[in-house]
Amino acid sequence: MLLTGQQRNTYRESGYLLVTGLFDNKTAERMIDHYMKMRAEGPKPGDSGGTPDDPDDPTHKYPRMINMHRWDGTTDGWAQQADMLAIVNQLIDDTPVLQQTMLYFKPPGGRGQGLHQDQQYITTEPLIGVWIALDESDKAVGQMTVIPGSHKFGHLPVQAADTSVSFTPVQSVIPAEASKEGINMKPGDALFFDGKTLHGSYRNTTKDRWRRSFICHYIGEHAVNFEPEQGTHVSHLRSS
Ligand SMILES: O=C(O)CCC(=O)C(=O)O
Repeated sequence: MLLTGQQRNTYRESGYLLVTGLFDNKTAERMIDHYMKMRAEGPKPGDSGGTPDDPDDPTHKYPRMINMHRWDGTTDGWAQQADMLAIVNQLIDDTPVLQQTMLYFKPPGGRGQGLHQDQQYITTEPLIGVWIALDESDKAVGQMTVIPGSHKFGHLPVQAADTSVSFTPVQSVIPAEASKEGINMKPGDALFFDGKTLHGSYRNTTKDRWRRSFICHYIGEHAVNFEPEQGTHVSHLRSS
């Protein structure tokens, strides 16, 4: 899939790009079926149900899965889908190397995730995330929320997140002037975002709608690791 110059420019300037219909509806449905069955099998390596201080958060019953591609060939196939790799290639100007896969279930009532930069976790440049909606994703279900242009802020300090709304304990210190944008997405739509783009989400406020998403992270074949500045990596907060 060839991106237009305008799409590449949007990614460069805003730090993210929405590509609608990257996967068709049937594939999004197959993903839901596949991962719901996998979740029902029981715990998987690296599961995270979030901080324990909100015991009623249904995320504890549907923890997010990580790195399924390491032990599930079907996940690896979806993460190495030709159009997805082609788009990543054009956005990072390098051959993509799959770094991480995740599945967020976000059941009705589930907490969101405090806004953060992915390079607070994965210290490689370049880094790109791809967030694929499996359900309709809007404000009510706690859609992906980004701060346009925040990839130009550099690496921001980390701070403790408000775990009454975030299932993870760490978030970024958000500059006062930053304004957030919620991204409406349909099943199969994909959001590509830079490793420095501030993003996260709020609680799923519905009683009956899920917000499942398949998430992949890629680095480039020529990517380099960097040493995070003091105070800008999640491990710095945990040890302080
Ligand atoms: O889905 C969310 O709430 C946040 C996802 C996220 O942080 C990511 O895709 O890197």
